[in-house]
Amino acid sequence: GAAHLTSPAVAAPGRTAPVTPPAPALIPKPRSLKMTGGRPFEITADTAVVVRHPAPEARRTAEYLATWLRRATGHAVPVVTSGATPQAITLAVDNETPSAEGYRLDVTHGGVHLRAAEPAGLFHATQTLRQLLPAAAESGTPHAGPWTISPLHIDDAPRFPWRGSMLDVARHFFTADEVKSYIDILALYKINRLHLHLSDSQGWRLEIKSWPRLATYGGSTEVGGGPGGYFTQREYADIVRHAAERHIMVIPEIDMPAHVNAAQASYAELTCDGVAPPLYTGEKGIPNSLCTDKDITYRFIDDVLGELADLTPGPYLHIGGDEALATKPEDYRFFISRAQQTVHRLGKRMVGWEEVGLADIAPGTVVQFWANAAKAQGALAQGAKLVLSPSKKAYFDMKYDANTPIGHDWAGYTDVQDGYTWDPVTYIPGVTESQVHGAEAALWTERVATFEEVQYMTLPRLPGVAEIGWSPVDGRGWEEYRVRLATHAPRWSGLGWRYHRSVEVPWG
Ligand code: TNX
Repeated sequence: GAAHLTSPAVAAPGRTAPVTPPAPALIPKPRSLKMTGGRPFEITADTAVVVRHPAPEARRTAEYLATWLRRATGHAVPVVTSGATPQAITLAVDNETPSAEGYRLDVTHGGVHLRAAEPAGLFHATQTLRQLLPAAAESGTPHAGPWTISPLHIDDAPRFPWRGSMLDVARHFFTADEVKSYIDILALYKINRLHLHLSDSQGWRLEIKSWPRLATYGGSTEVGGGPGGYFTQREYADIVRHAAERHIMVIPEIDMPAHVNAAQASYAELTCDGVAPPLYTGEKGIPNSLCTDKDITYRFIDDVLGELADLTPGPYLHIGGDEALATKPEDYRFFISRAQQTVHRLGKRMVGWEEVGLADIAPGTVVQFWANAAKAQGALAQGAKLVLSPSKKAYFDMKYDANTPIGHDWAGYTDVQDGYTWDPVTYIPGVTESQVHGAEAALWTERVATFEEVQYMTLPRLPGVAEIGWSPVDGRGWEEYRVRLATHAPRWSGLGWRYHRSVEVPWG
């Protein structure tokens, strides 16, 4: 394994060795980190961010970093493109770290260097730098220094290309500002996919211009009968932009052919009998299905997925496909083939829950495992790539333990250790590393009603999924992870995030 973490230097007997500070508690753990010793780097009133190759994306990352540093330190932190600035933090694009998201980070007394082959790597380097600075920096108001970082060298790259987090905005609606705040936490842990579950029986959450009642009526409530809501296309585009600035791709999901009550309540022609059901605000799944032998069903998915594709720069559209209990197997297979044709005609790749493995799917389809290994294996046999969201490990709607006041327990309790100790390649028998795109946490929200509850169910579990998706297996483990994790709590508090104080973590 490539993991390499030097521990604090121990003085040899009879000699006085310089004290090397302990390795910082980074999450996800970098592939290689070496404390290089010597006097620390300090951010001062003279510190500038230097961006040598002002490609727009590198420039944007430099501005993002400078803005963050200004808020934390109160210093001016200008962004400059040249000049031998002392005490500088320099961002450079080079080809020596030839992985899409990899980066190198060097801290010396005289300066900090962030290097990557691609802009995404540079961005990830800034998030590592952020974790090297005190948690007080997170609060968004200037603190007194000293802002020092011990000299070190980090060489880092992710294990998997897909490190995701799903937020169900359908069962309970969360506003665009709340989603943006969610994105900010994802960025801190190098999560690079935000999967938005945009429709379900209890609500339709995206404005569709060709079928306007989906949002205005289908989005007008939620579980428990609250007011619900939806994203206008402008708001959705704003979420996509906010995510892209943090090198996070939005994976939008419109769930079909089941989980469609909100759509059918809005348009009676989407049912087989032509009768619109009432809006549904219960929490249990209810049996329903788009009518697979009506032409209008396919006009509907062409229109909806067409608008969604236009709004989504990323290459993926998620069509759900889960729990189609009210669709006959042959109708399900026919429907998924038609949906896949639409996705491909729009120039996108299809993502679906594991059930789509029962249909004919194209090689390269991304299939999201949640419970049934046989269905996932059926997808793999057709050349699919897997994203693992095991409900026993990565479902953030599961309670931590018997005392958790909200959430489900149908997949068991998932405390922090459970959520950290699994591997995306070995979880399902017969899977090889190259068949796995990565891991994704899923927060279903039937029983998660407020954004504070979203925070509480997400932290402290999210960093575990992030590390599973990013870090090599060698060189990390639960006993040392929980010690690192504990040090992140002040950072979450600084950001104003609530979290669960699991007894498994030595919070201090
Ligand atoms: C199963 S997982 C579902 C969701 C529920 C979730 C609750 C999956 C693809 N479907 O509709 O929200 O359980 O834990």
